[in-house]
Amino acid sequence: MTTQLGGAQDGSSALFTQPNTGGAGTVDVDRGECVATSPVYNVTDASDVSAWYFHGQRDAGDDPSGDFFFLEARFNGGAWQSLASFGDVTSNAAWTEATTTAANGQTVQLRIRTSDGAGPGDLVEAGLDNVTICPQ
Ligand SMILES: [Ca+2]
Ligand SMILES: [Ca+2]
Repeated sequence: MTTQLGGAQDGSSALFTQPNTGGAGTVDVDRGECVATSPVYNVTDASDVSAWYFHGQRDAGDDPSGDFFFLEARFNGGAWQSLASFGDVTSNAAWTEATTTAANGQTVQLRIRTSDGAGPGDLVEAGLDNVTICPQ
């Protein structure tokens, strides 16, 4: 299986938990949550919001409360809404598109979170690339 992808979804740069150097599991997520939160974007036309993500997790059921992934969006500073999520499941890493929409005059913010909890160590990784907010 694949938990870490080797390159970007688009172009040559992406946001990774870490690129693998030294073998699988050398630099993956350990003992807690990694979070990346975007700036707040002002939307001035009704828009399509798109983000490409991957999540890789080796073991299912080893830490049900501690292992997870969420890609979330919020509008006008409100509650975070899930665009994609995984629990403590086996997950093969592959670039996947998540989409939502934003209305004229809203603000949009994106957040990606993944965790290898305090229980038995798992191989957990994630990435984000090619976030776009485009007028419809
Ligand atoms: Ca780990
Ligand atoms: Ca797990």
